[in-house]
Amino acid sequence: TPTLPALKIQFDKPAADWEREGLPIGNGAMGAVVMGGLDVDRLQFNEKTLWTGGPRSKQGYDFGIAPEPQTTKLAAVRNTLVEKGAIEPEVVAKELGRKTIGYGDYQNFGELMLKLPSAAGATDYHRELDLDNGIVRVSYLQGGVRYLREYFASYPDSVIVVRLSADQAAKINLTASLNIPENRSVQTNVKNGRISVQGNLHDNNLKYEAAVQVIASHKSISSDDKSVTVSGADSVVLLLTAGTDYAQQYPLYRGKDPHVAIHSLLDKASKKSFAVLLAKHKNDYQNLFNRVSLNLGQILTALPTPQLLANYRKGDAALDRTLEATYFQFGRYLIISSSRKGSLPANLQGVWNNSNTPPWNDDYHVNINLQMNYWLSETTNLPETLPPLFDFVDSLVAPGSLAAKQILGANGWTLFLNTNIWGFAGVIEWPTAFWQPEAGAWLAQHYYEHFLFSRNEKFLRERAYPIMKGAAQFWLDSLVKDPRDGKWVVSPSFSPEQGPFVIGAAMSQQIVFDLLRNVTEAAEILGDKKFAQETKSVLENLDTGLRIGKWGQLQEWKQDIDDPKNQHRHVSHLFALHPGHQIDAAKTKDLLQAARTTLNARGDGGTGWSQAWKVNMWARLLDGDRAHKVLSEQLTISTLPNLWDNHPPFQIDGNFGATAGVAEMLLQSQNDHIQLLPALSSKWASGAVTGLRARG
Ligand code: FUC
Repeated sequence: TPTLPALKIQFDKPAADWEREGLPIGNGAMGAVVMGGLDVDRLQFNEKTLWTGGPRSKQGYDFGIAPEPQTTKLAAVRNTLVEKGAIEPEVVAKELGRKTIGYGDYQNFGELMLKLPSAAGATDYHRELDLDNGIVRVSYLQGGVRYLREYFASYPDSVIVVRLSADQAAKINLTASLNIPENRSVQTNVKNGRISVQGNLHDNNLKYEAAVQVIASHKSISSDDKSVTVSGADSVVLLLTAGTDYAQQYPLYRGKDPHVAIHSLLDKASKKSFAVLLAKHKNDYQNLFNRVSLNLGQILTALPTPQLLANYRKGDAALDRTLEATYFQFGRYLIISSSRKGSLPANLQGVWNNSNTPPWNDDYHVNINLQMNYWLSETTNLPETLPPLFDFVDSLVAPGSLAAKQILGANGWTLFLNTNIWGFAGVIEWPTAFWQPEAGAWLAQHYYEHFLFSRNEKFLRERAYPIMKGAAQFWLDSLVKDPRDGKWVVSPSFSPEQGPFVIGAAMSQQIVFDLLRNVTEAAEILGDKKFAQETKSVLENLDTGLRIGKWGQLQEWKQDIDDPKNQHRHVSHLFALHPGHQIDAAKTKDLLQAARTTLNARGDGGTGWSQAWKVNMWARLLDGDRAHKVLSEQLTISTLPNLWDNHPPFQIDGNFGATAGVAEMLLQSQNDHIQLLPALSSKWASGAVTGLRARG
């Protein structure tokens, strides 16, 4: 592989706006956003487990599950559907929805504030996220001195590292402190250059602690009861870490006080030099990041990224390719930074959140969003980012089994629309989104995909199969016979977030089909003959959710009622095309054409994640130019100046989904054949890609 030009997201000024201009760093458990201010530098930070809500919430908490079985109400809804064919969402939500209490919100942990001497007269300011090294840098000139700040989040050392230095001796002066939001108690301690803050969230009493160690030559350090001041140092290193007493365990979700772990991490990291910390970080990061190289003909450019975005598709092909290659690799950077073993999975904003009441609670939506976050993990060669997803889903089986029992009277487990870090497995009351019981089956797909990519039979036996079998058991108990044709169907069923409740909407059927086919294959590999027989016999009579309607479309519902003008952002009835593979370009030409007709009618618009999904779908339809068109519209319409995806607001699934989409354009391996460059855009006339992964 020839050396490719460095990929950077860069600005010529400090960030004025966190969401649009901040530069993210992260090590999975923790994240921080670099603003790079001149007189005051604020490093807003997060740790994944700091959430309000849950079992000890002041509001109370019930996992979204009613204490009494809902099966009588469910039977009534099913009967009405048989009689009338459709019911308005508000009516079903009144019966089966539930008022949410104590759901909670992912919290802003706080900010590390660095007060610096006046930077009046500073010139040549530059702030960059260097994707090749996983590091953010800020530099500027002032009074003939070149100042440099470096920021990275180390996974091996579990700390966020900041260094301030200059090209002349004794130039670094600063006062460091930690700012903590007001919805919690705060106790601050300063000792030996270490500031610690600890307390409890008012809502649920969750214990938290953060600490920063300031390291400079001893003579230059002083402190008061809230801050540490350094004067005249050659360089200063700050090490930041944070945690809570959360434990990923139903039903209490509480573990150890984080105090001891935090201070021992800081003690250990403080003994290492900056050079050693950086070398370990680079080694860890590059081991993952460097596995995939994409050469679209990008060039080295000093242009600030917002300008690259503004100039996109205005005539400079080399700069356009530079933006696309950067955007692709940024998705990989973001998953490496927000999903590593030992912590929770990437949420709606990965790990980065500066609000205590973020959009959608910054939670885990499981009717597309969480799944989309992880499509890139397999194909772009980052399976090390998957353990948080699997550990999280495993931990949801206990509450998910209770939900299955109470809400549908079924064995096995499932989830519905959304979940939090407190095992929320039931339903909410929002009529047009509360009923998505396919979520468990959809998540189970990721386990089987992991086997298909890795061929790791131990993983299949020990991790994947129990999850898949539990999800399948839920459906074996929950499917009903459609009296109209005797087929097994999902009822009630609801195509995301529109239309009435019906029997057997296409997405429900396709997702259940995908699960039952996968679990049958897995059962056969593992020799669970009895279960394979059970699932096979249901599969034989399952409504597959694949119907071609009167205008040639792939039907969204069992009835041929699709409106060709419907441009809803959800396209879940094309699940069979992607991320499923029931519709196969090589074998099912008529269905392929129907999917194309549907996608054309739906249009190329939508929120960020919807556009990203469509990139994947056009890639599966082997139309590289159309996939590229949608990708380029996502870049122009749904991308913030720092390249974060904009729903709006910032929502990270669009980043991850688009990176997966580019991989899908370059390599596909569903349905037992490998296709090289299956959906290459004519804009990518020359180039190279290495390191993508195929199933098997
Ligand atoms: C689903 C989507 C919304 C949003 C939310 C977080 O409900 O329909 O567009 O992405 O998740």
